[in-house]
Order: sequence, then structure tokens, then C-alpha cells
Amino acid sequence: HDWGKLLKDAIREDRFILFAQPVVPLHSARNQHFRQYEILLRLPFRQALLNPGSFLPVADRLDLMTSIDRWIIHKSLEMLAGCRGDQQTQPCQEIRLMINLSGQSVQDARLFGYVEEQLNHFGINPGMICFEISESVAISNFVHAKRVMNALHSLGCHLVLDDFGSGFSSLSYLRELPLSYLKIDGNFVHNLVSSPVDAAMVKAVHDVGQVMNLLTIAELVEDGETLVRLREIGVDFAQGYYCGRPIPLVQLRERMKNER
Ligand code: G
Ligand code: G
Ligand code: MN
Ligand code: NA
Repeated sequence: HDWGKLLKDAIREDRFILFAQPVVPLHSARNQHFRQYEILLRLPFRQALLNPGSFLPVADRLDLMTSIDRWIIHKSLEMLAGCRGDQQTQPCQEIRLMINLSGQSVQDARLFGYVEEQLNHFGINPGMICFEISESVAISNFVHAKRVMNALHSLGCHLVLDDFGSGFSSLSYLRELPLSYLKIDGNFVHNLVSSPVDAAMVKAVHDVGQVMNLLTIAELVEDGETLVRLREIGVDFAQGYYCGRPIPLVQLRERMKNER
């Protein structure tokens, strides 16, 4: 199959579908009305929905990632604007959308201008947007990553270092990035209950986050026992099938509209 053509057509013809997965607080009553969702990309193909793992590597090789990330940013902000209803007030103030940025977007000098323009166009408070950049992307393009993260932070957007721990080489660069959250790599979370080494890793990452005043998120939480352990460790947020499956973004928008 011609994946290049499929992906280019999908961008041009709006054929991707966005899902949203809740990132839920593990402790605080203070965050009860504040809801966060990670935006996840899916591609319809022959009556199925493909996950990013099966098509993003191709998109990356074909230099399509900046287009795809921009499409996701546009659609996510459009969705927030769409649940504003008739009022001219900020839409759904209590929501935050977490949007993944690829390595190509991190190196895109015009990404910042695009984000600023889209926020203005839709009248969205930048604090409602949080960009996720994976640790491996941030380390391998540190100069670019630092520049783009500082620029997005200066706009008022939040930042997550995603998959943190997978490239646990040095912690010193953490001090140089304007982060709000660390997302603990799911590979450690997944075996938290059965593996003392993985449990120690999760605790170590959380402790680093706490000392640096960063909120921590554990991903890939698939059972209640893991959730209990995460709460004991003190991790701030959890994400995974046990806490909530990804749902289509349009479904989330309807839910939010009805709650207004
Ligand atoms: O949804 P899934 O678990 O299959 O995603 C696999 C990986 O693809 C994720 O870990 C994430 O890094 C990446 N990914 C998912 N959605 C997006 C997206 O909207 N944009 C980018 N750039 N990457 C994404
Ligand atoms: O970019 P990133 O690694 O953050 O994306 C996380 C991916 O993990 C999402 O694409 C989502 O589809 C997937 N995911 C979310 N929760 C679970 C889970 O509990 N188990 C598994 N196996 N995958 C999950
Ligand atoms: Mn992510
Ligand atoms: Na992740």
C-alpha cells in the first residue's frame, strides 16, 4: 500500500480522528473541577482505526509530522472554541488539553508563530494547552527543544516531559526546561506492582519531580492495585485504561457542551 499517499490525503482531507484520554488527579480535592485530557491521533483504514505506532514512523520519514501536529493543534483549539456556546467568555475554563509534539515540530522554527496565531484566532487562553515533548526528543535536540519550550512557556502554555525515565541519562538538563509536569514512562508504571526495581524507578522520578516543583503523571495504569501504589508513592495524576479509555474528541465536546 502507498502509505505516503494515504497520509498526505488524510491531512488534506481531514481524515484523521482525534481521541481524548483523561489524566485524572490522584489526591487533591482542589483539582476536582479541573479536567485534563491527552489528545491522541487515530487513522481510519479499511474499517479499522490505526494507532500512531503503525503510521507515525512513516509520516516521520516523509517529513509529514509538522503538518500533522499543526492539524492536531488546529482541531484541538477549534474544539475548545466550539464548546464556548453563545457566550463570549472563555470556553470550558476548567479543561486542559495535552497535545503531543513530534521531533520535527520541535525543530520547526515557525511552530511558535503557528501556535500563537491559532490561540488568537480561536480566542483560547494559552493555559488551557499543555504540550507533551518526549524525553528522547528533548535530549537529542536539546538546543531546539529548549528554545521552543521557552517560547511556548512565554505564551502561557504548559509543558510535559513525556516518557520520562526511558532515557534516564542525566537529570541536570531538567533544570533548564520550563516544565509543569513530568510524565513517568509507562514501561515502569506497567510493572510497578510486580517489580521492585520498577517501583523504585517510579518513586525516584516522582521524588525528582517533587523537589523540582513539577507535577507527576503516571501513564499506562491498567489496574486498581497499580493506582493504589501510585497514590502511596504520591504521584499526582494517573492515565490509562483503568482510569479512562480514550474517547473520540467529538464525544468529549458534546459531553462538555451538555454540562454547561
Ligand atoms: O495512541 P498510541 O498509544 O498508539 O500512541 C503511541 C505514541 O504515538 C504515543 O506514545 C505518542 O508519543 C504518539 N502520539 C499519539 N498521538 C499523537 C499525536 O497526536 N501527535 C504526535 N506527534 N504523536 C502522537
Ligand atoms: O505519547 P504517548 O506515549 O503518551 O501516548 C500514550 C499512548 O498509550 C496512547 O496512545 C494510548 O492509546 C496508549 N494507552 C493509554 N492508556 C493505556 C493503557 O492503559 N494501556 C495501554 N497498553 N496503552 C495505553
Ligand atoms: Mn504523550
Ligand atoms: Na507517553
